[in-house]
Amino acid sequence: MGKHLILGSSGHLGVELMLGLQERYGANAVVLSDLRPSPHPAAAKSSFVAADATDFDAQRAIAENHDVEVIYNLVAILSAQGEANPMAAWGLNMNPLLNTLELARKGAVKRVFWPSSIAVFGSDVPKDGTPQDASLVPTTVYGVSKAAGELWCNYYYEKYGVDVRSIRYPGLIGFRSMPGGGTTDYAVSAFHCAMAGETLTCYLEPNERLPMMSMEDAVRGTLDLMETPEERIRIRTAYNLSGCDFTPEELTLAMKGCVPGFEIVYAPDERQDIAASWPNSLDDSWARNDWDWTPRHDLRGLVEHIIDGLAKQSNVDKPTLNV
Ligand code: AKB
Repeated sequence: MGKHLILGSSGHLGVELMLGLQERYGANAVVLSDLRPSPHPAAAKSSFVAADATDFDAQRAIAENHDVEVIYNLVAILSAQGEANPMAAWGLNMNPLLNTLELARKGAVKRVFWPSSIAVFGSDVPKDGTPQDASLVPTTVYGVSKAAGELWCNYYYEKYGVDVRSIRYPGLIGFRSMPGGGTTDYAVSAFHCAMAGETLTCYLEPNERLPMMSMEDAVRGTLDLMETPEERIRIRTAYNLSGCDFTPEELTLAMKGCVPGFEIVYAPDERQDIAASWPNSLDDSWARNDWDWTPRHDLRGLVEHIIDGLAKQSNVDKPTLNV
């Protein structure tokens, strides 16, 4: 059995996926790559290769030298940061993906995972329960790159039979690493502020509803999708995936059940416009039918899980707030 390579392994999702893969397949079966290693203690258990994923030869060398069978390519600039430098976001969000798809086409690896996002949707789709096949007219360069990436994935599957799989992630909420540059990041910051006894200044409106998911659900869903027999995978662009959905006001209320003193104030900025163009919730029936997806955490379960995780986590590698 070949190894699982994570490109972008030191990022918000990369660290959580590393832990999930290590638990499921063992640390020796996981290879990590990023520009810099993650400070997370578990990162030292797997091989790490410092590399730039925009370099095709660098990706190929890791795949060949480490007996890689599956690549999880998580390299990305997220929605809010992407708007500050659209061309850089386009380059970083597309080139590493095309390198990975080319490697798979040439037979260097057997399977590819690439994350898409709710950002592929724009204001023209039904906001509640956005269907799998709703039109993709995104409003950010991040969303444009995710929509284009989905089409590239589908093209490589249809034209070359590359076994590439993808998920449209909602906002992902974990406690082991901090996100950066996203629009949904406020929800992660809320937990860190609450635990530090600080007030969160929220850049969204109190009633801005967005689809969200715990990292635990996201990682389990991703690994389950990757283990599903090929004949059951009917979507080769990206699957809608739903966890729960809430507004900043509802999150605050739920968090006050665990941290009664938690306070939030509102100072909406340009990220509010991005959030307003995204769905409130997604219809994920294709994922439920094709690979038995079921989320575990509703809003209350998510709040308890994150607060419990933060309370138990040592302060040694306390992540830096990024709002
Ligand atoms: C972002 O906010 O940009 C990301 C996403 C929804 O893909 N978390």
